[in-house]
Amino acid sequence: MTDTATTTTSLNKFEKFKAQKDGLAIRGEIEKFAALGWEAMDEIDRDHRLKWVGVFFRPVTPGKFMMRLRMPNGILTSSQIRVLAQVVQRYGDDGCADITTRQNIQLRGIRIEDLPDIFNRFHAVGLTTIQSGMDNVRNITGDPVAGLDADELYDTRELVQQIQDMLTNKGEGNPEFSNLPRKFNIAIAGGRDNSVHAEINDLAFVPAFQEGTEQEFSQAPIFGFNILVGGFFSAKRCEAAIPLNAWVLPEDVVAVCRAVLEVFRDHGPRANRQKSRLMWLIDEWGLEKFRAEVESRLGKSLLPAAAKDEIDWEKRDHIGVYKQKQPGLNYAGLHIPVGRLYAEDMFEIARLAEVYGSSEIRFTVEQNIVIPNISDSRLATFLTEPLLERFSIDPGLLTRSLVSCTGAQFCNFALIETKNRALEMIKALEEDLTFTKPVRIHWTGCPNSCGQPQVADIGLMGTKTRKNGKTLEGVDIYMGGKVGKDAHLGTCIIKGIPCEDLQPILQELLIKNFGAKLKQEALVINS
Ligand code: SRM
Ligand code: SF4
Repeated sequence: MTDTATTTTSLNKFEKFKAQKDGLAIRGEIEKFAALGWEAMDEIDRDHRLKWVGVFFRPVTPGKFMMRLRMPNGILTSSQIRVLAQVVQRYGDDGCADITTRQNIQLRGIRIEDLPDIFNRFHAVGLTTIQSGMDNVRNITGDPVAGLDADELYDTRELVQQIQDMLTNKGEGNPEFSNLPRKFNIAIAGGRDNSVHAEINDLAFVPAFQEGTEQEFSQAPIFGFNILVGGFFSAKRCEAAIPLNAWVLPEDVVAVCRAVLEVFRDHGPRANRQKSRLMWLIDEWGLEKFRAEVESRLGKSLLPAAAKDEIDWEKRDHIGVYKQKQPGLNYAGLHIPVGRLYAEDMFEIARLAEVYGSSEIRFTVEQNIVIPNISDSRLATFLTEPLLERFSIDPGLLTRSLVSCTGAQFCNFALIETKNRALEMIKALEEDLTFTKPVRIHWTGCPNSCGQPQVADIGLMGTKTRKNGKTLEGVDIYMGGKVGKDAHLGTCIIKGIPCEDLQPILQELLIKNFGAKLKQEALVINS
């Protein structure tokens, strides 16, 4: 199967259980599990294989599962979000939803006995959870304002959907790509601001015009994408994606995804799960051999990368109201604090999208929402809606850029509580300081880096630390992450700060590095 892991003895335990029974096999066993109950289930089925249908056992809340959707390009209809709301509503206080850092939604509180009904409801409105966890391709991200933004270079929506359809056999499950060596992330940027964090994906496509030298491109520049490969974060190693030195036409993107995934599936290292992401294969082979193998699977040569890509803007956060390219229409970006939604919120969002927009809701990798297609004539009334008091279009400059992973409330990897702590900390800092520009603070509960601290202005990674002979929740602080044009990763600058001592340190960093001022000081200067 693979170059590096051909013998059963060298396979890790995940490879062994995948070889015994493919994760997708449990599609046919959901009714049985529902009747059996979670406590009687085979542990590997419960803790691992269920993730192939997006159902995650939560050791922190046994019996209350998480469900991860797939949401190509981060787009839902109002009927779909209403179904999601109905699902979590039945779980009372246990039920909620989180918008994820991959433009996606996860539901909480799910009981195994309800899965058959939930899957039926999802099927009826075209929702799928298939292949959203474990060794599969994660939700594919695209530009959150695709088709709305007058400055966009390419509307990513259809391509993202086509890639998902290819990978998942239109949501039914595709055994061709359900046993990768590890997780795999794909992103397509369609605008100039890299709103998908292309640089932290295993495979990313960024807009680039090919011009000049090649004979076939001797006339007008032709639109396509430069390809980046190998970006990833893990507890042991984080890498920004590197150029493959290849350029593709939009119509070849799906085939390139297939070729790259086939190479990764058949040759990616499977012995050590800490060393199984795509970049480890590229390291082992070198970029030239990797590229040649992709071309061989593709059945044709790839053109060299265009001289430059078109990512030349700072990254936008889409919070606020913006004119669309369609005259008379606007999109509104609402800030959802740390991405947490309850059933009533979701019903209300569905209503707003129907009454004021076109029944569409979009999600961003900053865990916020966008409601598109609000007409000029309806805008003023939309802005008076009570929901906008909580989900603001103009939040404080720290609040608006806050991102947080799940943390200890639901995640057993977590070393610290994140979401509530993040909200409290931002509130306290905004009470004491004034800001002239947003500062992007990302919290992540452990080194897995789901909250992407390495892309933040200030990244906070959960850790355990010692103080006065006691073990406490703490953070390692990252700085220097740059997004948009010339994106690059931040690095750790301070280790092991107890969370209880963090506020004054953040205050100082904000004053020294981001022009924040103490409110007292600002009052004196202004008086
Ligand atoms: Fe993640 C594992 C949550 C985005 C790197 N991630 C997990 C698990 C499934 C662990 C678990 O079983 O508890 C977390 C589920 C907790 C829960 O109950 O919510 C989890 N990851 C998340 C989400 C929900 C964070 C969020 O609050 O938004 C994001 C879901 C995205 C989605 O819709 O699919 C999420 N995870 C990411 C990202 C960010 C990204 O994709 O831009 C990363 C870093 C980028 C990357 O993968 O290269 C990320 N998650 C990881 C890793 C480290 C992977 C590795 O190669 O070692 C793990 C651990 C693992 O896979 O073994 C992990
Ligand atoms: Fe869980 Fe760690 Fe990911 Fe946060 S970063 S969701 S704590 S695995």
